[in-house]
Amino acid sequence: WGIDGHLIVCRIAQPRLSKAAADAVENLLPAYADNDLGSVCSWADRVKFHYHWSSALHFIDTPDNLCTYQYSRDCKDEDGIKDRCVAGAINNYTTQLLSYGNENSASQYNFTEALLFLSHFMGDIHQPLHVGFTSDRGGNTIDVHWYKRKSVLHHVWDDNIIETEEDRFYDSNVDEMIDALQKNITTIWANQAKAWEACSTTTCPDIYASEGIKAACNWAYKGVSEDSVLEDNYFLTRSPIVNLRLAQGGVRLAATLNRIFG
Ligand code: DCM
Ligand code: DCM
Ligand code: DCM
Ligand code: ZN
Ligand code: ZN
Repeated sequence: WGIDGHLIVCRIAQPRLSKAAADAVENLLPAYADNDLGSVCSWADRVKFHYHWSSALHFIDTPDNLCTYQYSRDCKDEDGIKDRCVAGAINNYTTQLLSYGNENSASQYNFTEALLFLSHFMGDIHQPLHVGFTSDRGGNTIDVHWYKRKSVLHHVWDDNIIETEEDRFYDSNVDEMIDALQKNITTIWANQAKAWEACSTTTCPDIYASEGIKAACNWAYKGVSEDSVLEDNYFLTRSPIVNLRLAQGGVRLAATLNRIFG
């Protein structure tokens, strides 16, 4: 996701935290965040260049046209180093944060960075094209038009659909879009939202990634080819999927932090 997608995920998550998790997050956030997780949810994108090793942790490449994901097969970087993908990173930073508060663990990890990475990667794993095909780099090499403007399919899902929703339905105001999603989570999605949280361990990135590649095949890639013009028909059928994935990302980030700090 772009800045607004990550902001939406973190703003949905923070009010859903238990007292213990809210206190831990407040203690871990850098002072300049002013206890607003959303304000630092894109930190991981800003440090990609400085922390070069982290740039492979934002996505998973899956085999072309297969529409399935398997950790052991797919969670590796371009050099084939295993665990270097967004599912591996979620497991890693969850494990690090589980030792927060333990004796003698204080100097082992930077728990602030672990929280910021986990919050960001929980968003990215819910962007369907962050679990996309290998040869098109998750839709980055597919040139399209978004209405009259040039774009690429990956950017349509990171940013364009969200921006167009904000402009058309929410008076260009991301806070109004967040309010609408929060309301849906407690009303029309209330029963499903319980099921989104379910996870037999602390976090379940393999479930989120498997859903992601299915959504990529069924919705993101479907009907799109090089130089496709994407407009109302694509926007109106895909924006509900974007909204669902943003809501799931926020609910699951909160559930994961609640299990970590519970
Ligand atoms: N990793 C993991 N579980 C751990 C430790 C690491 O899944 N307990 C994975 C996720 C990281 C990758 O290893 O993305 C790279 O970690 P390292 O740099 O420590 O090898
Ligand atoms: N941090 C951040 N944004 C930055 C730099 C760091 O969110 N531009 C995070 C990671 C650091 C923590 O905040 O470990 C403390 O950073 P600082 O010493 O810059 O407050
Ligand atoms: N990306 C992806 N899959 C890849 C490569 C990149 O999902 N195989 C994502 C990471 C960024 C966006 O696409 O969100 C643009 O990546 P880059 O800046 O590396 O072109
Ligand atoms: Zn992206
Ligand atoms: Zn990212």
